[in-house]
Amino acid sequence: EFQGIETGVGNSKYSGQVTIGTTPADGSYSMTDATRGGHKTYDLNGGSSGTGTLFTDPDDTWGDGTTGDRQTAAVDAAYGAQLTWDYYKDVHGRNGIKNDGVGAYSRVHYGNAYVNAFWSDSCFCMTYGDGAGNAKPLTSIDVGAHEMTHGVTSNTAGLIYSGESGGLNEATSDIFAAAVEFWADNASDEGDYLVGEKIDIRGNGTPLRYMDKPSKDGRSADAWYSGLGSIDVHYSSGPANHWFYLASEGSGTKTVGGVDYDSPTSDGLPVTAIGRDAAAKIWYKALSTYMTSSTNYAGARTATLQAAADLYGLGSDTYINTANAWAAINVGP
Ligand code: ASN
Ligand code: ZN
Repeated sequence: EFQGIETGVGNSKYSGQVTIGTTPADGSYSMTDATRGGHKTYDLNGGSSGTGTLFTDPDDTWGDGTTGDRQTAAVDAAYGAQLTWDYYKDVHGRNGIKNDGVGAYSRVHYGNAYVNAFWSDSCFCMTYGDGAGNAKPLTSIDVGAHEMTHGVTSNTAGLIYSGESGGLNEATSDIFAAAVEFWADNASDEGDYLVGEKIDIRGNGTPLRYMDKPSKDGRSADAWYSGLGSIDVHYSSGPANHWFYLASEGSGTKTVGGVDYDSPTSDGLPVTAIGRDAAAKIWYKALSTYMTSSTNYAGARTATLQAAADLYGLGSDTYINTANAWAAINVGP
């Protein structure tokens, strides 16, 4: 064991029993992950500002897997943050949100019956509501990875959160939410191309968003059109989410991890998959190397093709299929 670093046992709501990074303090333990930049998890206890109280526990066993224990949401939030940290480090070589090894922090139990979660650049922190009615706490792996990725986007391309760049910002969070969820390989929350499926935000079992065919939510766009930059960023993300699905899995029907998908193309031409790992590698390199704050959909296409050329070669099968996935969402020459 490293000096001053512990690994606690957490009973999460969504991901079963997990280990979380904790730190001994005054005969107790705090939810401080020294192995991941000192990331801390705080209890806002219904508040909406400040940090509230750092979670501590005498025996380093946290939560009971139900919302009745207020540590449970903290376990899920801490686990999501540590998975996202590890994903960026292991897959993309990125050392934290700013690539400087410094952790952010998480706050749970925000406000009263708050049905959302968010990233803030000003606190450099993630915040989670408890949900309300049928909507469960917003602390699943994909929601955590989505919010933490907003921090990564702010510290790379800096995509402005409105217009087409705003849709690309949102899509970046959904893309890495899916990538982290698959990479985590957690038996209680397996990877999928659905966003927030564990939350049951509408009380009818549907996820917040679908990446194979974004319009299944009744609002999101499947493909680029000239008015795309005028709709809410959580709906203008649709075409780029669709690009990620098509690039990862190809067009048409497919079952992945027990979930059925059916992904159409706007040009009617089939798309051959490059695989999820390649699609994520390409998007990350595009985001961190070629996109800027004002990148639009056409610019994102160019950025990913530059990334695909760097990683897999100009004119490679991966490069061509990357371009075909853009054509399938109505972006291209
Ligand atoms: N949960 C939302 C998101 O991260 C909060 C927002 O609308 N910005 O996109
Ligand atoms: Zn978002």
